[in-house]
Formats: sequence, structure tokens, C-alpha cells
Amino acid sequence: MQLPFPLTDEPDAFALETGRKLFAGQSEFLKGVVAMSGLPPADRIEVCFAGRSNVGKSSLINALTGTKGIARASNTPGRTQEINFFVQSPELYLVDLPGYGYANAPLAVVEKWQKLLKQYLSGRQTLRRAFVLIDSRHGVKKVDEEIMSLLDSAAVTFQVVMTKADKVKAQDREKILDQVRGALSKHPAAYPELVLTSSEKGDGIATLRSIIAHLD
Ligand SMILES: Nc1nc2c(ncn2[C@@H]2O[C@H](COP(=O)(O)OP(=O)(O)OP(=O)(O)O)[C@@H](O)[C@H]2O)c(=O)[nH]1
Ligand SMILES: [Mg+2]
Repeated sequence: MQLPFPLTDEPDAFALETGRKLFAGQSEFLKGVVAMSGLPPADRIEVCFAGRSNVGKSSLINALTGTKGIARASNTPGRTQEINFFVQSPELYLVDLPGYGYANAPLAVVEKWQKLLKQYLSGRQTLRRAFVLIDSRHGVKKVDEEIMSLLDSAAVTFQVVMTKADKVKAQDREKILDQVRGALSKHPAAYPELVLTSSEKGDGIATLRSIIAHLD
């Protein structure tokens, strides 16, 4: 029996080239947003990156754009507290969402993020796909399930991107992947393929560029 939620196949050379070209264009930070009123006009396709604090959202955006430090990656969990908009190429917005599940964040702060996140995810017409990042060592946690349920109810297709693949041994990977697959089977908005990445080593980055370039 074919397991659901396979790892995505490597795109063909043509599809990879389309992705490479999109991300070879200029990338720049546009703005950080703390309220819906600050959102830039919804005038182009947009993808967002969601995930627990420290899962590697900013690092992934840096790896995709090939501009080290464009999306500040740090060792301090909870650093990215705004919705950060990046312009890519110029036909695309990349959106770095505030990390969730940061244990030491004050409740009022958490509630404010959650409200903004909810408004953003359910109200953005041009949002084509949410990438939900899951640490390859840890799998899906309760807070991830919450964001997935939010995406289900907002009818935003989300695709799981496994991060930090360089940190797990091949023999441990399958167990985590199966845990992720089990969790995803409960979410109607889950895209049926997973992407395995390492921002550190570059694994899966060209594939993800190609996936983003082919959204319409
Ligand atoms: N080994 C390895 N480390 C990674 C990888 N991606 C990210 N990291 C590290 O993980 C830490 C957190 O990465 P960030 O990109 O800042 O994570 P984030 O999800 O943006 O975190 P917040 O903004 O706090 O929500 C940093 O120390 C990164 O260097 C990876 O692919 N491999
Ligand atoms: Mg970040």
C-alpha cells in the first residue's frame, strides 16, 4: 500500500530552472507588519512560512533567496514577532510569520500574535499556499496541529516542509515522517506531498523554489 504524504519528487530540469530563475531575481525586505492595517496591497501572489519558534523559518527564506541575513535568523527564539514581507523578483511576496509555541512569551503577546495570525491567514486573497515548517527531529506538536486546524478552517492549502534534515540520521527520519503523516491525515487543507529541507546544506531548496514558481 502506498503511504499517503510521500516526499515530493525532484522536479524535472525545466521546472527546476523556472524556480531558479524566479529566485535569481532581486529579493528585498519590504516591511514588518504588526496589524492588518499595515499589510501591503494584495497585488501579487504570496506564500507564507509558519512554524514553531526556532524551527527555521527565517533561515529557509534566507536559503531560498540566497541572501544570507535578509530574514534575520537568530538563536533567540521568538525574535521574529512581526509578519515580515519580502518582495521576490518582483512578482511574489514571501511572508515570514511570527513563530508560535514560544514557551516564555507573555500570554498577552501570544494572544496578540494569534489574533493577527488568524486574521492574516483567513483574510488574504492572494495567499496561495502556507508552508508549515516542522523540525525533522521533533515532528508535529500540539501547537502545529492548532495552526493546521486554523488553515483548514480558512481553507488555505498548506504544505509541510521538514527543516534541519541535516540534524537527523537517515534511520531516524522515517519514524518522524510517519508521525507527521499520521498528523496530516486529519487535516483536509494539507497538501499531499512533503518537502525535506536543510537550509544549512541546501537540500530541498531548489525543489521548494520550483514548487513556489509553479503555484498559480
Ligand atoms: N543545522 C541546521 N540548523 C538550522 C537549519 N535551519 C535553521 N537552523 C538553525 O536554527 C536556529 C533557528 O533558525 P531561525 O531561522 O531563526 O528560526 P525561526 O523559525 O525563524 O525562529 P523565530 O523567528 O524565532 O520563530 C538558528 O540557529 C539556525 O541557524 C538547518 O537547516 N540546519
Ligand atoms: Mg525567524
